[in-house]
Amino acid sequence: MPALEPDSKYSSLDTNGDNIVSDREFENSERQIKLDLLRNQDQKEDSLLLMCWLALGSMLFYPPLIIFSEFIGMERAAGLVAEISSIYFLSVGGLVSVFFGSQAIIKKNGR
Ligand SMILES: [Ca+2]
Repeated sequence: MPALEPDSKYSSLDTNGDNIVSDREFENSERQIKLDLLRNQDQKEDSLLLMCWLALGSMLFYPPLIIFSEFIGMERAAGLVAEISSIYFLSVGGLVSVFFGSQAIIKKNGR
């Protein structure tokens, strides 16, 4: 009966310790690898979604920042923040639309 060589890298697949990797043990390891891949994919999507929320949240934070700068007498800072805002809003909009666009493409291609 075929068995594993000593110190085989596949010895971790032999979960019941009989020194034979059965079909069942092999299939379980495949299933585990698929689960790990799915979990990684899920975590990646979660972190991208968090990034989107933070970007959108910073857009909400922007107008009050201008008002606050004006309020505490930092007119120059308020002007600079207002000047940056146009390109900033465009960038965040681009980021969010690329995220949702890529999600749609990934779903359509079934991956
Ligand atoms: Ca075994």
